[in-house]
Formats: sequence, C-alpha cells, structure tokens
Amino acid sequence: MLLKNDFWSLLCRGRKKKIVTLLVVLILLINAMFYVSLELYNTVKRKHKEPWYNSLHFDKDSYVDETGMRVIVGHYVGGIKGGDLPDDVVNSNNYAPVPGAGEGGRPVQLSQRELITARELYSLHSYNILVSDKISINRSLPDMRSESCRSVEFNLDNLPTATIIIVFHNEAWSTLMRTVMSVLNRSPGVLLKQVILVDDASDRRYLGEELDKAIAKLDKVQILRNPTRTGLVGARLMGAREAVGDVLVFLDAHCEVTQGWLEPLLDRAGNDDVFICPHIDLLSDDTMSYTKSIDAHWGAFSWRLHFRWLIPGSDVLALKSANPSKPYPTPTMAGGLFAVRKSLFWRLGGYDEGMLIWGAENLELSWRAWQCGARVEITSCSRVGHIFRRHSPYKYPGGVAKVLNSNLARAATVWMDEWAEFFFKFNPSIAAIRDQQTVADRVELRKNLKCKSFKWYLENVWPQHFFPTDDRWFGRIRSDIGGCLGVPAGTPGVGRPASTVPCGNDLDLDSLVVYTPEGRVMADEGLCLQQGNGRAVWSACSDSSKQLWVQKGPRLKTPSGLCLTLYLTEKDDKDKDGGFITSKKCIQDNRQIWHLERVPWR
Ligand code: UD2
Ligand code: MN
Repeated sequence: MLLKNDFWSLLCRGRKKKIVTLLVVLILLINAMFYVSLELYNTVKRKHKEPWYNSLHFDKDSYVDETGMRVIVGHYVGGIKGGDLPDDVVNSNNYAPVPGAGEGGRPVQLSQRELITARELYSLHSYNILVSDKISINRSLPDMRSESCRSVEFNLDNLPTATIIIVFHNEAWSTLMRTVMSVLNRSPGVLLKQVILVDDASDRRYLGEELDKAIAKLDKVQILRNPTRTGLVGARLMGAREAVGDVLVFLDAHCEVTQGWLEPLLDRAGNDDVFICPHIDLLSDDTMSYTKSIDAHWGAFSWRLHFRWLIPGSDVLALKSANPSKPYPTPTMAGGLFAVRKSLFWRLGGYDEGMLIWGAENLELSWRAWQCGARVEITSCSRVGHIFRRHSPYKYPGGVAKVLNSNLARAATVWMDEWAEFFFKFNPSIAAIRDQQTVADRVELRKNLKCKSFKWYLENVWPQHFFPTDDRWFGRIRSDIGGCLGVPAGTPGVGRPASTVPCGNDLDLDSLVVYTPEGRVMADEGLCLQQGNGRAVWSACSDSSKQLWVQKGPRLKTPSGLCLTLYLTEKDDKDKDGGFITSKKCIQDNRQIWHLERVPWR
C-alpha cells in the first residue's frame, strides 16, 4: 500500500508536478465559476418570478408566530397609553406623504434619527405613526388573490349594495384616511352606497373640524359623532342605524382593502344567512408593509375565551384545496371585518349593547349567528390588510380587565350553557361579576329566535374543539415520579417539547387536560400530546395517529404499544417543570406510571 505522500511524489515529479498543480487549480476555478453563475442565475430567476413579499418571514410577535397561529387580537393585557407626550404632538396631524413611500405595499424604512422619534411616538397608536404619515393615503397595494379568485366574474347588477361602517376612537389621521381612500378607490361605484365613519368620542384635535372638512370633499362619505364613548359596539350600531345599503360591511379604522375585495363579500352576503369575513392580511405595525397572512386559518377561542386563529379541520382544508375560491365556514370571526345583509343583522339582534368599549362581541356575534340558524364564513378572495397591534393604545374606563371580563361574562352567560359554568369555574374573578350583568333581554332574544344549544355548536360547527364534554375525561395526568402533563402558561405552544408542569390545584388550567375517548390528550389552545422523533411534543391537534394514547391501567400507550415515559434530569425538582417525555418499550418502571385524577369541569 502506498502512503499519501508517496502517491503524490510518484504522480508529480519535476515539470509534471507543475502541470498537475496547474490543472488542479484550473479545475477548481472552473468549478467555482460554475457554482457562482448557477447561484446568480437562480437569484435573478427568483427575483423575477417571486414577488418581494414572498421572501418575508414572520417574527415571533407578529400575526402568525412560529408556534402556529397565535395572533395579537382579542386578548389585550393592558397597554402603554402615550400619556407623557406633549399636547401638540398628540393632537396634530403630521401626514406628509413622501413620493413612492410604501407603494405596492412595500415596507418603509426610516433613518437612524427618525427611528428614535418613531419609537417615542409608538405608544400613541401602537404602530409606527412616522411611517404611516409618509405613505400616501392613495397608495397602491399588491393583489394577493389566488389565480382562481381572480378569474371569478361577478355580474355587478345582481349584487346587493353596500354601506361601509368604520368606527374609530383616537385613530391616526393617515391610517383612518387610508382606510377610507382604499375603499373609495377599490370599490365599484354601483355597489358602494355610502361610507359611514363613526367617531366614538375621540378627543384628538385633528379628528374634529379638520376631519370634517376632508370628509366633506369626498363623495358618499359621511361622519357621525358619538357624543359619549360607548366602545365599538355602540359606535357600530350607530352606523348601522344610518345605513341605506343592502349589506353592512364593517371595517376597523386601520385597514387597507385591495383589488376586488368587495364583490366576493357582497356575493355571499346576498344570501341572507351568512356573516362573511374577508381574508385578513397583515399591515406591519412597524413598516406598514402589506404581507399575505397564512392561507389556512379560521377563528376559534381558548378555554379562557381568548380569540385564536387556528388551522381549520381537515374537511375544511380539503374543501379549501379542492375549491380555493369558495367561502369556508369558521367557528368564530375575528370581529372587525365582516359583511352581513342588513336585514339579517337586525333580525338576529344587532349587537349586545351592554358590551362596552372593546372585546368579546366577536364571540357573541359568532355564537349567535351559528346557534340561531345563520353561518360565519371566510372568503380568501376578498383580501383586506389590517394593522394588528401588540397593545391597545386607548384608555379603558375602569381598566382593561374589568371591561373585557364583563363583556366575556355576558357572552358566556347568554350563549355557552354548560360551558359557561366551565368558564366561570376556572375564572373566579369573572364569575364574581357575573351577577352584575343584566342580560335578560339577550336571553329572551335567544329564546325568541329558537336558537340551538352550545353543545350543538361545538359538535357541529367546531367538532375539532378542545373543550371538555360529558364524554371526555377532564383532569390531571400526574406522573408517578412528579409533575403533571401540561403546557406552562404564557409559553409558545405548538412544537414545544412536552414536559411536566407543577401539578397545581383543581382550578389551575395549566395542569389540566382533556382526554378524549379516541385517545387524544388535549391541553388549552388546541394543543395535543404527540409522539415526535424522540421526544413527545405539544402539537396542533389533528387527525394524526401520533396523537393517540391508549390507557392501559396506569400506563398511556402509543398505538404500537410503547409506553409514555417521563425522564427527570437531576436538576428537575420533583414537582417543578422539567424532564422530558417520550415513548419507550414498556417495562417495570415508575417513570411509565401515570395517575389520572379526574376534576369536575363544571
Ligand atoms: C379585534 C377586531 C376588532 C374587535 C375586537 C374585539 C379585527 C381585525 N379586529 O381587535 O374589530 O372585534 O377584536 O372587540 O378583527 N374602537 C372604538 N371605540 C373604542 C375602542 C375601539 O371605536 O372604545 C374602534 C377602534 O378605533 C377600531 C375598532 O374599534 O377601529 C377595533 O378596535 P381595535 O383595532 O383596537 O381592535 P383589534 O383589531 O385589536
Ligand atoms: Mn384593529
């Protein structure tokens, strides 16, 4: 056998050595050039084929985070109010469009100096007002519709007409006006009856006379002023009472509608039994770029009744892929953006006027619609951008918790039947204000409309739900060596390696799970215990057989007979978070022993 060195010296003696070296260098060079040009070619090709927005990634806090479909909507936890800013800053309108800025829905970048100001002003609206003020209120936007949506043709003569209702409280001038202008610029004239702005008692100076004057110049647009702040429900009702169009279309005051947005909504709302929502895309709170939101989503809610975007059930996914331009059902709507025939809106009782300021009206309306014989749907063919915010920028009289909790208490009491008891049992602070709610007229409405039960709703509209039921076990799954199955509160859920959490008490939802007759272990937020590669993970509940756990005595087994096993590392305290969970061959080992402790859920 030749050694490596001998091999080289044999091959490359004298002049031959130089030639061989040269050849090797040449080959390497040609190779490198080939790869570089291939890369270049690919980049150029990508650039031309793919629009810029497809290369964007969502960050952790944005609309769709990497954990799945969490979104910043429906669960404000208080906010920063911008109270320290000088009066003239708060009250002036600094809209000054820079030519080209934000055109095509592209992000606007600021200079280092501007960034400092932008940060100072951020709390004013919980979005980047400096960027918004640079973008024309008539800016162009990308068309995010699928090919199949673009090819649908509507006969405008057959569509009902629309009244657009936009309520606002202390909104920025530029975002509000961009909402209005996007509607005027992109809605067929024959369909657009009127645009009604409802000012919910804003106190910003620029939203007074200055706004009146600007609105007066616009055809079909009018403004109503709520003398005292009621919140969005009262304001929307005020707008709805003035509507002359056949269909009411509600929008938040920081939206931008895109090409062809109105026709699919009116087409569906014409049916008189459906609340139809557009597909909500993302306007970045930082750069105001317009980006596509994830295609497969629908609205639902957590055990604590926080609104959530989740992945639809498999039947709906199949329907969507077979027919992408067809509207699909959703258990709930996000709340801000929807169209409904005026007659249906009033027939089903408008809104619950007892709901103040913000929150829970979207769940109430969705439950009412479904339970009382209508439907709630989303159409991917109508694309509207909305600025999702991390904090609520305005004041909540009495505090955000008080306001939101009493709205939730109302919705749960009227519509949720046994599940209201579940909600109140595990939210004692909300149960405490339950009796203060006067909901007799809403209960009466439910009776008069002969609405179905919440049980019917869960079984028929959202069979994939993760709430306890009479035929689902509910309680703690306690490991023999310490800790309980559960998802630590406030942590990103989907894809998270499963571990145990401190067992807590009977009211501690973080250590309570549903165990279904089919064998799914479900935690709050639609998370199911799933056997991964190695460790078990908390995954979005699905039809996967990896989410099935068969109970055999004190063991939980995979369909192939492996045992759910907890390994604690040395530093894991017996009762604290920790360890890791996997499935292993069943042996005599208390790491494979689980105690199922039932907890009454209502
Ligand atoms: C979502 C909905 C929102 C509403 C809310 C639950 C979307 C995109 N947004 O939260 O429409 O259903 O969930 O209540 O689905 N406003 C007033 N008076 C007030 C408070 C708010 O007029 O006292 C206006 C506000 O200016 C805005 C609209 O109501 O135009 C919705 O408020 P938001 O944007 O703070 O709600 P959002 O999008 O976080
Ligand atoms: Mn909003």
